[in-house]
Amino acid sequence: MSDTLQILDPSGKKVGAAPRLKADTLLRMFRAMVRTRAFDERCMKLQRTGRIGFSIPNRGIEAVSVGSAAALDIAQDWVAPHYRDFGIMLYHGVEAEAMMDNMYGNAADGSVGRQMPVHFSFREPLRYLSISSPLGTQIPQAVGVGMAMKGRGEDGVCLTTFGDGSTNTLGFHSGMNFAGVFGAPVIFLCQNNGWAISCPVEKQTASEGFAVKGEAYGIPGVKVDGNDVLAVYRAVSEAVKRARAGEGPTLIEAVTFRMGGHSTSDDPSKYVEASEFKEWEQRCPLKRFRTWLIHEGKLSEEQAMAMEAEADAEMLAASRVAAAKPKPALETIFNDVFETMPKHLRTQADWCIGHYSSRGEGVDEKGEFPL
Ligand SMILES: Cc1ncc(C[n+]2csc(CCOP(=O)(O)OP(=O)(O)O)c2C)c(N)n1
Ligand SMILES: [Mg+2]
Repeated sequence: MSDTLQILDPSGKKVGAAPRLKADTLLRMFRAMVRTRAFDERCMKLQRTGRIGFSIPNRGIEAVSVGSAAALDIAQDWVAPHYRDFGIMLYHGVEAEAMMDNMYGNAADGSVGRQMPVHFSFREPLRYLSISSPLGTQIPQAVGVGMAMKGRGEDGVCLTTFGDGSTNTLGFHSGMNFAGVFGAPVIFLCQNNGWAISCPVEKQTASEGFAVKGEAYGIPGVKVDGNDVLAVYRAVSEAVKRARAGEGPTLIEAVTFRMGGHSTSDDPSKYVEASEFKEWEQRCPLKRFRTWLIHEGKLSEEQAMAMEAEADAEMLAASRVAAAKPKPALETIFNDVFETMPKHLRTQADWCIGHYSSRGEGVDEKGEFPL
């Protein structure tokens, strides 16, 4: 990976100039990566034991999420995310409990259970646009956000994240073109994790990787080792600096690997060689950063182990609290569409609520929802 920005090699040895970061920030980054893994592992267990319906594995991509998050100033910046990015939220102080509320779709969830699990949206503590299932739709939205900030003379930037497969969407091409022409303050961060569900990158594009795609739009393209959190931080920080200085967008390709299935509905053993997982395990982003922090004397083995245990306990506790919260009330299905509910909808709502409250909840003896 000679043309790829790397600061820590897979063994945790420094091979490039490390960004100047305070020890507090480095530890905050490490902790967010540990918590991302713990959140992911908890969600996998919850899904496999039938407690939640769905999750998106984040194992292996923690450095991309956390390294990019750390480069943002959330007092002014925005994020237009895709679905595989738990670390951005956790780094910036979204409570694990609020994320678990979404995973359970309970009454405390910001979308009141109307979105799928993993489709988060937060206004605070960071401006995190609602995740959409249709791929690439967040990309032109990010350009819109960037252009709005530019039009108002603000210094904010918008980070948008997406996968390798999502570079084949109309959203990617129209967003990149518009941003290139108008100099939108946007950071396009492509998480190249090797796969778009079961389609490998070689079958997605004939170009050499994804960073090169910026050239067609007059946008600088940068390739970075996505399992090296310091390198991701550096690449995104430089792109943020350019965007704030009015120098326009950057496309960053973070090369990483999806260490699991596409989602909990997928079985990667059907199409990913076991040897490939083994190989990428050697490049684990957490191990690499942990080794370097310990070598630099910024973290001790005991502290690291305590952080890992704390993260596991935090995610277990958050899931228990979220599980105990009530489901959204039936009435909420009809809310938030019209300012004043039209008569025909009111009639349907009254019928529905009356009908189900007289029957009680749940499926009938045939396992069907009774009408
Ligand atoms: C417009 C659109 N086409 C197809 C899909 C079905 N789909 C969901 S995820 C996915 C793969 C996306 O791969 P990538 O962009 O590399 O992201 P990753 O899941 O690897 O993080 C596909 C094809 C979709 N959600 N939206
Ligand atoms: Mg992918």
